[in-house]
Amino acid sequence: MIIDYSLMIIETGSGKSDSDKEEGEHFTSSLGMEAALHARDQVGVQDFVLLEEYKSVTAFVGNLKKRFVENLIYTYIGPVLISVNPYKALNIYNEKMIQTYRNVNLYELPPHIFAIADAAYRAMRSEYHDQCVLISGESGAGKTEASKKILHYIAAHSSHSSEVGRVKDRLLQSNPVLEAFGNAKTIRNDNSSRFGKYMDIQFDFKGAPVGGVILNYLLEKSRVVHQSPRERNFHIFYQLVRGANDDILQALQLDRDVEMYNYLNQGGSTVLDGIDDAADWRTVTDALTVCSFTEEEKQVSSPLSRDQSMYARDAFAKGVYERLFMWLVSKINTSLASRTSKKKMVLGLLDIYGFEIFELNSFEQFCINYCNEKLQQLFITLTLKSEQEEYLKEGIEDEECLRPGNATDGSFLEKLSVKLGGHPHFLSYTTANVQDKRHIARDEFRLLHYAGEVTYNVKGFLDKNNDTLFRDIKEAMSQSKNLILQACFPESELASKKRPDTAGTQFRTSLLQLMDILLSKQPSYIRCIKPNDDKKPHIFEEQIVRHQVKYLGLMENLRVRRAGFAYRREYELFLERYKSLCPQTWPRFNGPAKEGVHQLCQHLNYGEDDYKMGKTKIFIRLPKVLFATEDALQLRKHELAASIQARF
Ligand code: AOV
Ligand code: MG
Repeated sequence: MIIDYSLMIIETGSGKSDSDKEEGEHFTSSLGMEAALHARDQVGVQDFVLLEEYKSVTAFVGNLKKRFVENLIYTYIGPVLISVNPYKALNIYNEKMIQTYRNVNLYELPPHIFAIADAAYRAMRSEYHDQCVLISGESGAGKTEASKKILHYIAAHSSHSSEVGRVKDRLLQSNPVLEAFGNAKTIRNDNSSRFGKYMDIQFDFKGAPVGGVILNYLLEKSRVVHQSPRERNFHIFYQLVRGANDDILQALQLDRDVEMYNYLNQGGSTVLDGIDDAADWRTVTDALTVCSFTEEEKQVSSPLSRDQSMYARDAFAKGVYERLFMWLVSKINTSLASRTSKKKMVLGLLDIYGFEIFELNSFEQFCINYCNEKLQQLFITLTLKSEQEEYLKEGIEDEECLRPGNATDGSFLEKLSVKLGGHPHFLSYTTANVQDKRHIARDEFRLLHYAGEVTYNVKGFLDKNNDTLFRDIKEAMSQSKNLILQACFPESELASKKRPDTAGTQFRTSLLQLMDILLSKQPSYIRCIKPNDDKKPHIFEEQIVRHQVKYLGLMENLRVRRAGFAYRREYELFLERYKSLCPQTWPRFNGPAKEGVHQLCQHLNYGEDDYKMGKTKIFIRLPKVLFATEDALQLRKHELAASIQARF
């Protein structure tokens, strides 16, 4: 470890030498942003507002890298948390850390996801304002892990009521259940979320969790019948076949050999490093018990029968699985439902499927990427208001593409080309010039998304969009003896003559509703970054990170933040830290902290333009002023330490 924290150890009195410390522990041995200032050459700055070359992407990425190699995966841009996926377990989420971050202001400790969770939680309680934490980043960047850390932090709140205990257990246990049914291995992520999830955690006026509501967004159901090379079906199938006891398998007429099933073996990689499907099966069934599922309700059907014609069979399997998933969510919601009718405060967590580009991109990627585009738009609208115009001008009006076409995939593409032909971010064979025609097939179109260019193949688009399950299959299901299937296919649906909305339209409507939900809350942001494409620890690919920093709009975010004052701090905290630098304030200042800070600044010869005095805080415009003060402090500490030593 190269960081010299000896001075900090005097200050915190921890008495532990660096070599005694576990990985990640040096993280909290400091006093926060200021404490790491003097070590900035080794560990970079903890808040990008302190970056001297704040307009340079290279400097930005360099700072992330410096920190990444020291296992410091979190960095702020003001209140926004940047998180770089370490792809290895760090010892920074333990009980001690939870206690460390409890009730401490955001900047007083090194950046951490717990600090964001704590700030949102406290803002909710003190201002009675509903909160939401928006987690974004591409596939594999760490969104789901981040959302679990936040839930974990919130659930760790002590409370003696058994009702709160019940709710906390259920909130936590809903995760393994939904992940088993809604996550799968893709080439981008071994535990990729194949559905979008928004979860409200409800609190009573004392701040104890009393309930929850989960909204789910478009499950990638095509995975049930088809998986690309090196991918898998949803985890639950492998867990069932490998983990369930013989009786269950017999009852379902299933064999224990995963490789036998075409629905499960297409990807050619049914075994995953570090994942024990059989053990996960037990975790999931235990979790189902906590979420009060009955014995009969536990996984219930298997879409593995082979006696229908291929197409009908596939449509059937997808339809059953999707409805089963929705049923599962509604069951979990029932189990999470709050038992009190009193007014509640809410903290929402949004964890969607990240932006993704595959070899072959279809309707599912189109919807997923659209969803990410929407969230990025929201981030811009909310955080970069002054830059909004420029972004909107650059933005893509994807919504156009979601209008259902009719007849065939081909005529849909034609329509698309006519409508969007002139758009600089759209390309298809008919709209391409001679040069580009060589790079795009007749059944493809290309969109320039905020995060990159994606070529979509229209084959199957309309089918997936229309998403019709044959009426007679629905009828048969609604007559099923299996109560869950009956519930999944209500007879009332058959009675209705109204043509259901297309999948695309439904998705768009639900996303617009989600945006309304988010806009009504006070947002916090976690921006996740993936350091490499190989899911490997210790590898920081600058080009890959650079690309994400750019498209996530982090440079603009920083610029807006820096346009004003780089650093702001309460008078009390500022004075406490730097009081030894001025005879009038050392060893203590007798008077209001604001006056003390004023004298301190005079003594340090701060220029009139360098800082402003607010009601409760000092604002410093440029980091270099702060750095100079910090360097002076380190010098002063050495002097003090030396004079103490001389005395003994
Ligand atoms: P995602 O949610 O952003 O992708 P995950 O949260 O599933 O990504 O993270 C992918 C993998 O990275 C995890 O399974 C962990 O192995 C590792 N990982 C992520 N965050 C951490 C962390 N803080 N500490 C240690 N390992 C981590 V997707 O759902 O595919 O968009 O659709
Ligand atoms: Mg995820």
